[in-house]
Amino acid sequence: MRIAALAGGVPAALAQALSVRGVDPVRAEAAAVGGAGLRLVLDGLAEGDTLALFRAAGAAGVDCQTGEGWAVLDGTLARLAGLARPAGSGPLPERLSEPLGRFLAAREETPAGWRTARRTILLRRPCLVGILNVTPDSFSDGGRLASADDAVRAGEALREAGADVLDVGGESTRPGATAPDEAEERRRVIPVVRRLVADVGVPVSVDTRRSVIAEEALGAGAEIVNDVSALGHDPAMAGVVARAGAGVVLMHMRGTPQTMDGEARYADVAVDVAGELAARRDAATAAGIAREAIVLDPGIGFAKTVEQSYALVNRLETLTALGQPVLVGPSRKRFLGAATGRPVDGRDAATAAVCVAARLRGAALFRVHDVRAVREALAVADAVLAG
Ligand code: PMM
Repeated sequence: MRIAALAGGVPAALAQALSVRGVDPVRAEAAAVGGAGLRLVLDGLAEGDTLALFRAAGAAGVDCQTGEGWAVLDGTLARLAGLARPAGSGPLPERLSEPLGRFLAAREETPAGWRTARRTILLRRPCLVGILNVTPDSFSDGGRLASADDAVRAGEALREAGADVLDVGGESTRPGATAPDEAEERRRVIPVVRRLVADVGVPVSVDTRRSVIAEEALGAGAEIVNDVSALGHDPAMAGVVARAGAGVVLMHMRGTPQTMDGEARYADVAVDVAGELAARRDAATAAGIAREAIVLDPGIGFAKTVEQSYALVNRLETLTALGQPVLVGPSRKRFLGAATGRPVDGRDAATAAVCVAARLRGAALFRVHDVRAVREALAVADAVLAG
């Protein structure tokens, strides 16, 4: 007898093991997909519902742990789907089967593209968002035209390196940084956006928390708003994004860049961040933003300790399960210095490494400085994933 363990997180491994043993390939594929394991944690359950869930799960062959107001379900997708069947045909009352069914369906329906104001960016291969910070420390010559010229040159270099999007930001959001006033942010960002749109030919995103800056940048040809406050800073932002039909990155943060370091307290960082991002996503869709326009981001380094940043990468599946494409922005950040001992300008290899890890965990978009190195690293990651 020979015994081999199949790769658990790789459905193709089970599909192949079955089909080479004579199982019809369609059935083998279905078994591999339905046989994939999933663990769900449910909070806020009403009294009595934990018992209903515990009984139904047991009958459905799903492992279930429960306590006051919570349950953890552990089963195959096929069995969890059985548990979520509509009331009447399924074992659970509607108030449990409906949200469970909605969660499982959203998880299966992650959009394959990112809808922006001007196009849909396909996400079959990794999408690289090149960073173009027009803050004084990056483009410090002071003269407006010189800054825009520098930015266009930098944008062209990012395009040649393989950037799919250029992300222009005029506000440093490093811990403790103070925000420029609106006039200064406008002066830094808008001419650069206009020139990049005209001269570089790569979709432009504007990294801002201010709705007036977003609106003017969209008017100047930008097509995506990257908001590190996930539309929470400026109440008018959601309306601006919705009316323009812009793409949007909803990044997780707590507090502001001035206060966030004191807010890195979580009971369970991935679960808490996912819950807070799901609420922001729901607020965005309620404001009229299409689900296909929304990308979620764990906000590495924003109200996160070094350990929490790594936990978010390793547990990224908790975020991808929300059914939106996930962007990570680890580039040159402090947590990479903690693992390598390298200063900010020596962290590009570490950035490529963590992008590979995030890709293997399901990230679709990568906001980075060194686009070429990350593009190559991700080509290798995708070759591994195809195996
Ligand atoms: N990080 C920074 C700025 N903007 N936007 C998103 N969506 N995600 C990030 O992680 C992120 C961001 C800060 O880094 P930088 O100063 O190197 O741009």
